[in-house]
Amino acid sequence: MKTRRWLTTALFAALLGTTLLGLGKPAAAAGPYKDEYKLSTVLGEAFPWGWGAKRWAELVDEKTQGRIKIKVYPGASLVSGDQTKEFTALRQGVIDMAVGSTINWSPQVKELNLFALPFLMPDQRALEALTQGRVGKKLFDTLAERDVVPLAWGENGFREISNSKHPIHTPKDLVGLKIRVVGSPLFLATFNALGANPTQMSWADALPAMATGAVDGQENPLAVFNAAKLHTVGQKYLTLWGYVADPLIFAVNKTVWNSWTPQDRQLVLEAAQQAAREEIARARAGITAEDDSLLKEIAANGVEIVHLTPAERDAFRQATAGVYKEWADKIGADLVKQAEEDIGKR
Ligand code: X2X
Repeated sequence: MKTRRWLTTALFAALLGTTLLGLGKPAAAAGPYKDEYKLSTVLGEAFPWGWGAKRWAELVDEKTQGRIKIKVYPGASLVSGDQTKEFTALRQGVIDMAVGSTINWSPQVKELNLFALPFLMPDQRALEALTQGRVGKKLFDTLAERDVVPLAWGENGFREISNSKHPIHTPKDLVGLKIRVVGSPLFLATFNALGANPTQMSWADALPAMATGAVDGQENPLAVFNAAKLHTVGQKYLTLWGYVADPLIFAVNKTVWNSWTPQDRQLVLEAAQQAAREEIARARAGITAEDDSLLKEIAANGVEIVHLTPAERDAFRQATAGVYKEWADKIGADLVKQAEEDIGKR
């Protein structure tokens, strides 16, 4: 009896000792930390996207009191500018963190093509119904299964079409135009269906291609059009058709994430959420009915802006309906159905 009590006491003391020394921590102990973490983006600080990445880095530095230092690499430079390789590099740990576009990650994560289904999302609220609802959660779960920890949704924006030749009002106006698109197959399908001549290239190659007239047009959000000064590379005609929107994802490589203490993970998460909120506000600035200052700025640069009537917009939707149907199956019929339902209820 006495012996047993002694044993219990000794065991308890031993356990207490290891706990106090920190030896009793679970196997997944944090660390070691890197001196600096590499964060990838496509666009730099002059754009809401790159600004958001920098803001995230700043907030993390502040909140963790310098325990986590992040350096932002714009231009997808960690993957030599090949933006469609970013996700793989993040997954493999070549990149530690990213603020990445769903378009650029969609070649590896087919579900992310959802946002590029032509004319799925009629407005900003539709986009939010997806990112902030069960669909967004499901997509985050999908990423988590691929060794990437997604933390917050940001926004590149609704993508509008521009070109150097003539105003676009109908699908016929697109016929034969050479349009630069991102290297994601769904974009080729959409522009082929519209009778255009799409050509895939990275953002880095797109600017010289526009400047030399190697391509006639491109599609990007208005904040990108303006900050990249696309009017200086011949983009004189801009049609607002909002055919797809491009959310951004603030994410961390899983091994990196697991190397941080739970407290630091929480701080990185909060920093991502705050930076994403601020980034979205910038991406939307000046393109609303209440404040169209960005549109005015673009027009003042000599760009002719075409606002489509609902019937005109619908003609583009009809022309791409076959692509929508084909890709809905590739993305996952259930996911697309949920997205349509949630947009309907918004
Ligand atoms: O390449 C583009 O068009 C850009 C900058 O919008 C993306 O990275 C998706």
